[in-house]
Amino acid sequence: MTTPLTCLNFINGVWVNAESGNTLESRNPADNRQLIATFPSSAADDVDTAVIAARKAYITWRQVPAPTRAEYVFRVGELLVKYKEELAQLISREMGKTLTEARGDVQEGIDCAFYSAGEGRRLFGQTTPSEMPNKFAMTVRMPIGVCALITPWNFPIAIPCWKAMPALVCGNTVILKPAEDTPACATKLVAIFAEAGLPPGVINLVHGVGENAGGALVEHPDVDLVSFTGSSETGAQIGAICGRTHKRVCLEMGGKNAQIVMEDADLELALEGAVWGAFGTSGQRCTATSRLILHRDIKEKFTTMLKERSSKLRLGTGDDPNTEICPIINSRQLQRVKKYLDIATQEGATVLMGGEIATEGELQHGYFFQPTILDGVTPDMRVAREEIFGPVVAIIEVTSFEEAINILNDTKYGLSSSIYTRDINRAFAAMRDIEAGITYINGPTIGAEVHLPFGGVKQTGNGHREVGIAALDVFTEWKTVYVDFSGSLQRAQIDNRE
Ligand code: UN1
Repeated sequence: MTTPLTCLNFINGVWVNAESGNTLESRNPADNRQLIATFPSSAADDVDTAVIAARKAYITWRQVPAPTRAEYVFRVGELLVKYKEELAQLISREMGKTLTEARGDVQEGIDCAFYSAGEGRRLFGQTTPSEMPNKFAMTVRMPIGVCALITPWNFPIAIPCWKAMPALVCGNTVILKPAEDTPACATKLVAIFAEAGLPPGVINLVHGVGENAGGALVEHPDVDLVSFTGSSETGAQIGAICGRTHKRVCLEMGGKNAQIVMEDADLELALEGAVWGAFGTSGQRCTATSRLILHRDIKEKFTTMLKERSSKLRLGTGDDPNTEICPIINSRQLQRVKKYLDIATQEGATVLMGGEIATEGELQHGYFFQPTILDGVTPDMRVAREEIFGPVVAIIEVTSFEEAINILNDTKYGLSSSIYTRDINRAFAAMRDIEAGITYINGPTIGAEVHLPFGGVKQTGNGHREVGIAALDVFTEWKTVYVDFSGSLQRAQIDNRE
């Protein structure tokens, strides 16, 4: 057992308690007897101090040349490489995911650092001819200002990096409000940013619960942008407040991602994809496969294969190399997953495998749920429509490609999607017709890479994308600049026309 950490807020380059002195606890979801950390329960006054610091730092940070800003982020990437194993161990203890997955979480942050750092020497705008003689026209990217980043617990390193790194390279200052389930990961990450030498106030950390710390940030009149990843319910509230207070807002919310398996698919490959997509991180990814849409001709065979393979999955703590199914993040989420199982059976679905909270031996001390396969699910059932965020996959049978696409699209969400087929024509039709921000051909619904845009259509998002080049459109405004060097007034649309 390791000694619990004392996490603090980081405001204006200084580690501080909440003004109130109130603290909260973070515990290991694989064994709730283990206290991982205590952390400040911040409120509006703490948020206010952080916003003042971020606003002040913005005045000078925006003037630091972008390649220099990017060098700080590059240095963060180097430090993440150095601390990768230590961070992975911490993620695994605090959030529960397996060490292998935790290393992937840190690696995604490293990838993002090096990718974002490169943008410091690009941040391209356009130059274009003016319609007037002796006049020059161009566009430049401008930072937005103070950005509030509200991040979830399921990727406690990768997602804060996705948001903070492009924000900083673009010349903004940031305030991170991490999920209350993973404060120690966020603290270590911000300590790494500090070690990279970022000036005081450029990155700030305010811990606390969503309603207090998060709510105060979103309401704060001197915050210019809110970037949020989390539930659709919270996202809708944040969107409404940002609408009222005129903030730019980037939302990444729920998903009900599906994998289609057609009758001509490589079934072994589709099986590996389904198991990884549905049960990796115990289904606690925005991109997790929560629906399997199976063609009738292979449905029985594939379901048998899936059951056979999934029944061998081992539940356990993240640091055990044999573990494949990690715990659910907390007791509330565990009860929520269980509730969906009750709903499924009430609605007439069949529990083919799993369906229960796992309590054998040491598992009783954590929040484990058995990998679960629901059969006989119809598209109208709640388990086919609502995000569960646990190791639960619903099987829906279809009789044609068209039906498969229609059912995949029959959801209010649209983050990730997948189809397994050997038919190139169907693959291209799927790429065209699937309504989702991400489509995989012959790959699972999880596995996004940081140099490509990440995000969803319909109620998954609000039109923005994270990472890749698209992140620059979140964290900058365009400015169009005209330089008239004719020495006389030239009236556009008028003087160069008959
Ligand atoms: C998330 O669950 O919000 O594609 C992010 C993936 C990961 C990112 C998931 N690279 O599953």
